[in-house]
Amino acid sequence: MDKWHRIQKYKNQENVNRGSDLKTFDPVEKLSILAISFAFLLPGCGDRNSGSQNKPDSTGNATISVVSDSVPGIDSIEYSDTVALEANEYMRFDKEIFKVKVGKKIVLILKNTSSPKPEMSMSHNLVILAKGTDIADFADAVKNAKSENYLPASVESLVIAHTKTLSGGETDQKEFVLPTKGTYDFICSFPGHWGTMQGKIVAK
Ligand SMILES: [Cu+2]
Repeated sequence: MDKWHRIQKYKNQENVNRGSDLKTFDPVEKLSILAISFAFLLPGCGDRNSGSQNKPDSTGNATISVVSDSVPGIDSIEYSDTVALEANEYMRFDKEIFKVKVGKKIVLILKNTSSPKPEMSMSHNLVILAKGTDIADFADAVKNAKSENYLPASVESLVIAHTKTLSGGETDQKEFVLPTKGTYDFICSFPGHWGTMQGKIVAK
């Protein structure tokens, strides 16, 4: 086992340990976290990511792919002028679907509700991606860009709007406009968070 795989194995074990420490979780949620932890491990075993950890992978080579524009249940959701979300210590957003008008100014608000105590705080941000951006590729391209708050200049063209990366207790607010009809994904780009922290904004 090379160094990179040992690190991935260690990280995965850490995730598993963290999951079992979350005593307030119900079993179903705990299981889903375990499943996600293992899901993260799998791509690391493929050819694409094999090699040493020093291999540069923040090249910004996130890709645009063709995606379906329909989201189940979207017709029963009201239009909103704000996309207001809370991000918590369990690596979750409190909402996952929004519907807005194309071309209208929308207020984006993110509150990080994890503990403000530095040892318990979990960092989060919110990034609205250009239509059709491959989330996994995007997350891969930004994961090492700590000094740029996990949004390096190389992915600028794939980002519609984003908040700051927030510590526990902090809030940030921005404005954005979705330029064309369709479905836009949003994620937290902090490393390892996108699997559970993502949702969709439908612009009509
Ligand atoms: Cu996060």
